[in-house]
Amino acid sequence: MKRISVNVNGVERWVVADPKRSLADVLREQMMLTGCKVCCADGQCGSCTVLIDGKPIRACVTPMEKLTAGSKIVTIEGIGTPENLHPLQIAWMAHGSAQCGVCSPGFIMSAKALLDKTLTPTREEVRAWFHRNRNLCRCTGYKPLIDSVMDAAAIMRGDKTIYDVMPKAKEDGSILGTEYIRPSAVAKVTGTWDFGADVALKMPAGTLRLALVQAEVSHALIKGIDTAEAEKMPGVERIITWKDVGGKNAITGLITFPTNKGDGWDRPILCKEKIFQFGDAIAIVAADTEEHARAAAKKVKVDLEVLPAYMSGFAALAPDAMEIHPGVPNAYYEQGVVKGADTKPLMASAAAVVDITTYCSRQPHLHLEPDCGEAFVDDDGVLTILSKSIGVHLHHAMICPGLGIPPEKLRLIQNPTGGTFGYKFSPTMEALLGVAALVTKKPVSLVYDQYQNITYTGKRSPANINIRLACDKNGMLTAMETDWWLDHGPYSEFGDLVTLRQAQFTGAGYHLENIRGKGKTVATNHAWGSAFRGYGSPQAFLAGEIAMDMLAEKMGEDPLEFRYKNLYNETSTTPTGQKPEVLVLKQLFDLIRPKYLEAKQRAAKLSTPETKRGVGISLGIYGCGLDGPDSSEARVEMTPSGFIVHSGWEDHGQGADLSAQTMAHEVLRVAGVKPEQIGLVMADTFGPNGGPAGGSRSNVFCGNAIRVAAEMLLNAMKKPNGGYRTYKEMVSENIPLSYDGKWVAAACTDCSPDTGQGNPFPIYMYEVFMPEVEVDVETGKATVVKLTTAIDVGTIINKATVDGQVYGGLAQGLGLALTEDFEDLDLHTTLKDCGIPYPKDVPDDIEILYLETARPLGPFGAAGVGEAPLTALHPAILNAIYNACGVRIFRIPALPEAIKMGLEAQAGAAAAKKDLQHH
Ligand code: MCN
Ligand code: FES
Ligand code: FES
Repeated sequence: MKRISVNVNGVERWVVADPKRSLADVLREQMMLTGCKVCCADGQCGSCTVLIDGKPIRACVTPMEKLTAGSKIVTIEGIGTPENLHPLQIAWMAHGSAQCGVCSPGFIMSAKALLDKTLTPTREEVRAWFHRNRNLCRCTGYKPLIDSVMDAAAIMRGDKTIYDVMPKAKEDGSILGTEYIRPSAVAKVTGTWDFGADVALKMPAGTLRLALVQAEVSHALIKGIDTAEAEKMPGVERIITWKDVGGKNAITGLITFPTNKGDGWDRPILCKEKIFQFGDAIAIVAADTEEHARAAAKKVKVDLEVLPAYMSGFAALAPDAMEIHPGVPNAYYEQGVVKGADTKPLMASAAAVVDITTYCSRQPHLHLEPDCGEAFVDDDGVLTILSKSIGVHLHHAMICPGLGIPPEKLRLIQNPTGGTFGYKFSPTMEALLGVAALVTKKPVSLVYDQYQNITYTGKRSPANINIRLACDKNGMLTAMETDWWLDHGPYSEFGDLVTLRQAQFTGAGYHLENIRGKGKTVATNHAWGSAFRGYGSPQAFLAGEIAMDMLAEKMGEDPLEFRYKNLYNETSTTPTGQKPEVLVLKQLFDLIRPKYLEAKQRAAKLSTPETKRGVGISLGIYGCGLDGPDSSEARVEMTPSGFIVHSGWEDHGQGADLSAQTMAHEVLRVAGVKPEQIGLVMADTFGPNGGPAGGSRSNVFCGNAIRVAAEMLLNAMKKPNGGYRTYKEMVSENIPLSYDGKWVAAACTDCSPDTGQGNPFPIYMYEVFMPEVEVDVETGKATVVKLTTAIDVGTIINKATVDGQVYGGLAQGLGLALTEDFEDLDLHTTLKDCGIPYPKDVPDDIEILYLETARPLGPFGAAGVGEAPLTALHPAILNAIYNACGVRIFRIPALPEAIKMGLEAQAGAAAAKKDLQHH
């Protein structure tokens, strides 16, 4: 320990600190300056960036002893306050640059250092600066962040005013379709938005800190757990094992399909007999500090009999593979597709058939904020769990029986959340927090480090898909056959659904009336499969959209025009036999065609023997909703000071707050209500059940439920002779002030497990992707240099939000195509090593072409948007690689080695051919 003098935000202070401790820890834990966020603690993400003597420094890797006397530290708290914002903070808000907001303080501090040096940076320089300073963002695709810096610089130069930059409401007061700012934006850009790890630091004294004893192998039998030595470690209050869990000690996957061969109770809260995957929780240590808890966790001895680990679908499907869950076959769910006529004769008589197999990777979510949460038993005896849950009611149902408490004694509330991209559709640590709070009878907190976050949260389920696609002599599709499996890891939750998605989206978008397919879900010992933005569709479109490209080539046709003539028409149905709710694909292709022709010319002009340039095309579609007659509830209430929307709409960072406010405002504004009069109470199981924020469903479902509730209230406010009642008038006339709205997709039906036929979604999102790619022939490295996309997500509720969703989703699609993976448990353990795109890996040149076709069932005509941009950019990138250099890649990520190998094989084949001709 040492007494150290530090100058923070202009104030000279003394702290007593361990000189080896990081500046980030001291700022956060000792000075409560929690605007300095710690996401990786490893210098990789820049979320902890502060200024030391004007230079951007990653505080997580700066020990206190490195600070020199007199150096001046500036944190986000020191550059602006909610009442007096820095131009960067204003521009960040104006461009919707704080989505989840966990990266925002770090970026703003980094940008401040740049603007302190120059007020005239180019976009390239800003991007290079962020790249060099390792500033990562997983939500925005970076473009809005560059826009923000450019605008902030313009304000600081005096070329623009704050008024120029700030979005405006429409003349009629409506904020629908504008770039109106999120209610949470000010807190996010000033560092006052408390994420779960910040909440943990602000829990009352006596809160116990938890650490997990986790499996270090992927498959094993547990012979014994010895906690004796660990219990004697300093600060330990309690060590909790399966014996302490009051209920079934399992999380249910809420199996919905009778054909599932398991019972859905396959995921233990704390492992008793078996380890199913690396990281599985075996025990929880509760101690006075996190350091003590982690140290004691290392002393728990687990006696294991290690079993063969089945780390892929190939391995788990081998005839001699043992059952991972004894009594349940590893292939535990089957899904069929039977649509139209028998495909066999059609295949035999086709003019051309493409027969390929594609493999879609175990993409990691790479949300920056590590998983975290708190739990306590409140004064009414209710176990309250705060976490990153994006399905509070869903998770309540999944964990309550395992904990063994009555449902009314369990409450889940979402913490401000630093991105999930779907991994939090699964409960992660909720049940562990709950058990610990119940057993210790004290408040508890658990914060994963980034290693735990990456290795022990769900991932995209890899899929191996064989597709056979046929057309007639006119190039019209006649039949499709598919055969697929998904590696869903050891736990069955939602495994049937992601398998069903292949039936729903392979071949979607095309007039394709004859389909036969068979798929299965396979249990393995790799990471459990969880929802991931696009859920199931990236696997399906990888197969379908490469096959379309190859079939076009076989028929000697242009890939865009070949697709165009096969798109949905008035007589088409989706692969599940549903009539599309709108026909927009032809218009989207019409929008992109001129850009495509230009891009092809550019590629021809800019290609060199060293760097080959190509253009790719694909389409992507996704449904808004959970399958079948999904529904959502909301409440709108009038109060003395305004209105409150109670909604279950969980916010990953996509902007649930602004959207809930906008939906209610659009109804209530006729009564003179202003947006700022509408308050929000969100994502709490003691409030209405909005359903999970997955499946790009919330804008449609929660939006409609809020609209309905607001309409009911407005109706009650209406005076018989015109005008609207005030709060006082409502009270004096004894008119109820609170209204519950509900919206059900009543016409939707589940898809049959045998045939895949049904009407699963009320609304779909449609998108066309056109990347331009350069391939370095020497190294095989592919770079996306420009992205153009045409998208229809119905009426746009907020333009900045939708732009941000598209940019962010495209950046993730780019990562999926080229760099991201979670396969090797030794290698893929950090954000960087998992291949997350840094600022310079994503092009600045991104063009979005919108078509706004009002959806009959959408709130104000809107669909969703979240998942559309991540459905099918990756096959377009692979198609562009082929277009550039003639190498077909069927497995992602398309790493340079794979492309290089293809180029070498090409060169070898060309040489052999020449040789043959010579002889
Ligand atoms: N929206 C709009 N106009 C439309 C459609 C949507 O303004 N026509 C807005 C909505 O109001 C909402 C956002 O776009 O603010 C996304 O809406 P929607 O597609 O309905 O999605 P959800 O609200 O259900 O959010 C979930 C969706 C999914 S499934 C994942 S995964 C996801 C995503 O959105 N994860 C995200 N976007 C994310 N964005 C961030 N920053 N972080 C995540 O973890
Ligand atoms: Fe410091 Fe990531 S760089 S937390
Ligand atoms: Fe950048 Fe979420 S806004 S990580």
